[in-house]
This record gives sequence, C-alpha cells and structure tokens, in this order.
Amino acid sequence: MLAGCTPWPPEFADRYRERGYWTGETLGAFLRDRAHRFAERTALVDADRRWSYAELDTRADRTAAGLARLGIGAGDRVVVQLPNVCEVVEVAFALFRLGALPVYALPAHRRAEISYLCSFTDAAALVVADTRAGFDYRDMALQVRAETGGPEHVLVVGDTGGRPGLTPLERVREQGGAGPGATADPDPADVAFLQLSGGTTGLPKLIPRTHDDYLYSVRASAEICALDTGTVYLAALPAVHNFPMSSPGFLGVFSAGGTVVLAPDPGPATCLALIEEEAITHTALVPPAAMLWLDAVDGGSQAHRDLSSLRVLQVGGAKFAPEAARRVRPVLGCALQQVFGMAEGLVNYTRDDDPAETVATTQGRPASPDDEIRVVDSDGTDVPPGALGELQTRGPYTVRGYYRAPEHNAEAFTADGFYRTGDLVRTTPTGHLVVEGRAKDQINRGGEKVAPDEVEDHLLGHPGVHDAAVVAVPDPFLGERTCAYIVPRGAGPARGELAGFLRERGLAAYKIPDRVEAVDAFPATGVGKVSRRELREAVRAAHAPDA
Ligand code: J2J
Repeated sequence: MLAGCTPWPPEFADRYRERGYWTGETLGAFLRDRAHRFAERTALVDADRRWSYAELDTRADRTAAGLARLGIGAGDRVVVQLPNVCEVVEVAFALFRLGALPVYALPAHRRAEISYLCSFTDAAALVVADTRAGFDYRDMALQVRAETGGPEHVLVVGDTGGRPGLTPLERVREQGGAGPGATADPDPADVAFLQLSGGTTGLPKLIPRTHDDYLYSVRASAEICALDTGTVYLAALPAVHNFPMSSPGFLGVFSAGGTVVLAPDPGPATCLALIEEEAITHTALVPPAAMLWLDAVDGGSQAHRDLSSLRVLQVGGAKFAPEAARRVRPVLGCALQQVFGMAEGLVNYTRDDDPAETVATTQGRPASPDDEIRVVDSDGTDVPPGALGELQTRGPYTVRGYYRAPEHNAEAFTADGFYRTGDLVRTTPTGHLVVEGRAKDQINRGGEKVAPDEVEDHLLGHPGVHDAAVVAVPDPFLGERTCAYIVPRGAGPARGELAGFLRERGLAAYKIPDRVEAVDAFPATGVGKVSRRELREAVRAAHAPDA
C-alpha cells in the first residue's frame, strides 16, 4: 500500500473479499468494462459537450498516455482542481489508469489550500481550469509553484493565456496519440486517490481511498438508489466532493450505465432549467441549496419549470431540517432521500420503502450490512439503544487512517480501528441514525466544513490579532455560520479588514469568518484551554432573535 497509509488488517480484508465486497477491480478497469457494455450511450454532459462511454474511455486512455510522456506514473500524486466540466472525469480516469493518484481540491480552494496540498503530497502536477466565476486559476497555480517550488507540471483545461510554464491539457491528450500502452496495472487493494477531509484540527487531512473499497461503496450505493441505464443524474455540487462522486454520484451512475449531467453551479435557476432540458431523474444537494430550490419552485422564479422527470432528490452534507424535508414531495414532486456520509467512508441512506416520517426525520441507515456502528459516551462506553452518543464506525469502505498523519490517526481512530466520526447521533429501533450535533471542533457551514484551528492560525498572522477563536453560530439558512472571536492588539482590525487579509493569504472564501467579535479575554476551561463552548453560548445569547 502507498507509504503513509494504514491497511485493513488481513482478517478484515479477507472477509471483505469473501463476502464479495472487494472484487479486485480497479477504477480504470471499471470504466473500460462500462465502455464495452454501454459504448454509444451518453456518459457525460456539460455545457457544450456530450461524451459517450466509448469517447470518455478513449479520452482517458489518450490523456493517460500523454501524462505518461510527461513522466507521470504509478504512485505520483496529482492535485486536481477542476469545476464541473467533462475533463474532471477524464483526468481522474487517466490518472487511475496510470496508477497515479488524484488529490481532489474543491473549486473554492485558493492559494493557501492548493499550496498546502501540493507540498504535503509532493505533487508531480497540478491540474486547473483557466478562469471561472471571475477567478483566474492559472495565476493562482503559478503563485503556488513560485511559493512551493513545485509541482513540476501545471496543466490547464482551456486557455493558458500564453503564460509561460503552463501546459494545455489538450496538448497532453494530443501527444498521447492513440492511447493505450501507457496504462499501468495498479493493485486494486492500493490507494486510488486522496480525498479531502473536512478537517477538525489544523490543516485538512487527506483520506486514502482504495479501488476495492471505493468501488464497493459505489456499487452498494447504486443498488440502494436503484440506478439503471435510464438514470440521468445532475451533478449540482462540485463533482470531486465525495457525495456527488460516490453516493451514488457520477461513479454510481456509470456503474449502472446512466448519464451524468454536470451543472456549473447548484443554484435553482441553472439546475431547474437543466432538469427540464435533460429530463434529470436524480440529483444531490446540500440543505441550503435544497431550500433555495424549494423556494424558487414554491411560488418563486422557477415555478414554471416542468420537473416531472425528477424522481429523487438526495440531501446530505449537513442536517436537513424535517420541516424542509416534508416540503420536498409536495413542492418538487419527487422523493427525498437523506444521505449522511463522510469522505472517510461510511454512508447512510434513507430507503425508498421507508415511511415518509422516517425519511423526513432520520439521516438513513448504513449502506453495507458490514458497516459496524457504535454509539458511545465520552469514555468510549456504548450508550443504551436510542441514547445520544458519538458515532464510531468501521467497515469495508471506511478508511483505517489518514494519509501521513500518525499522530492525528492515534486520536481519530480507536485501537480496534473504528473511526471516531465526531458526530453525535442516536439510533432508532429500525437502525436509522439521527444526527443531533457534533462532538468535534468543526463548523458545518451548509455542508462546507471549516476547521476552526486552520482559520485561527491565519487570523493570528494579522498584527492586530493577539488571540483568536473561531466558533459556529446557528443560522437558519446555512445551519451554521462562523464567528471569529479575537483579542485585539490595540484598536484591532474590523471584519472587512480581516476578510481582506485572509483573502490575501489565499484562504477559500467559505472559511472567512462571517462575523468578528472583539473581546478582552477568552473564557478558559478548567485546564486553561479556550472554552469554545462558552464562546458559542455567548454568541448565541448575543445574537438570539429576541436579543
Ligand atoms: C448531518 N450531518 C451530516 C447529514 C454529512 C455523502 C453525503 C455527505 C458527505 C459529506 C459525503 C450529513 N446530516 N445528512 O461524503 O459521501 C456531516 C457529518 C459528517 C461530515 C462529513 C457523502 N451528512 N454530515 O458531507 O466528508 O458531520 O462528507 O461527519 O464533507 O458531514 O463531511 P464530508
């Protein structure tokens, strides 16, 4: 296995193979098989292209051969930061075929995150778009290279704008000629790519997912969601996120021979038009986007849309309020499926035969019969059935450790290999999970995860900030927003000044605190640590609707 990763103990690996979960197929072979079975069916659609399975397969081969000519090969890491364009899928499969590892960055990431990912993984290449939504990824990539001394290759999907040091992906593909020959034969038990975790402490952790484990989660998910060749899935969220990639996501759709339509943004104006035009049957959203869709259709600007093709709206990434959940069928005319998943592995789904109230009020049950679930108190002891506790899990597609993070792994995993999710849940008698809160220091800003530590470190870089603590503030739309408490030095910077400072440092916009509060000192816990709980309560009291 890739150095810096934790394998499953052999007795577990054997069991997962015996039960048919790990089939020994690689992601590269998976696409080849689908290209044979579904050759001329449409696999992928974006703003201006429609690629058949055969075309996607050929492009992946050519790009793989071109990348190999650049010297990229088995075990190399390649940071991929692409919006929802067909190339995001092409590049991924090209890398899988070489045994090289995509490291997935979100389109919202900026210089700070991309520099970190490139240096931490010693990336051989970085793949970016040209410009998108007014942001120039090429300039950012060149700054990353100047700052970190790597990666050797910066590949651009689209126009390099004549900037030296950038290689158009199109040229890489052309140089790949007719393809094959370059493809390696990676071990299906080895790591296929590195997925980004939401992070709790410090910098984001990377999650090593293997061909075997990931394809199992994809197959199991596609089966639960009853996908088939008639499925037309709208990828409304950034395609590289674990949810639209594998739950069942675009890979689940490929596994069933359906069609994936990539949306440039998850907004109702864009997506509801696509649903009508492309006869979308399935899609997936985070709760704030789902609420915008509901309002846009329920007497809003999109009330005229014909959504009759839509069968299932999946909602996950953050807690979906039952009141909003109950509006889905009456307003959108489709079924709701709640999805509670994590890039580390475990994914829970409500099922299509669950009673309506179960679908509205729970976050589903595990995808696999071999997902092991434990709900424990703060001492790690199992709580009685139905009581609130922290969710721990272990199973055939839940990783046993983060990439190159031995110290963090000792905290994040139990001695017997359970992942401590940090989610506070209770189980219902039917085995469904209800997410009630969080024990981890993470802020869930409408599905986008913010690690307070990471933002605090950046804030401390400002000369006017003596100390900083970032906490969640409840918010009716996003679920949570971020509030930075700062102990200023002197007069202290205003929010606008701090926001500008953080942007300058290259931090993604969603991590920039929504609110800044100056205080003289922080409340401390018994052991002298900052009490984030007290800060959260203070901010809640100060901003309660009736305050
Ligand atoms: C409450 N909290 C939720 C839900 C995730 C499918 C769906 C989502 C993700 C994802 C994913 C939640 N209700 N329905 O990877 O494959 C919070 C929990 C969880 C964390 C994981 C998938 N669904 N969450 O959101 O890695 O706190 O994955 O531990 O981004 O999101 O975040 P992430």
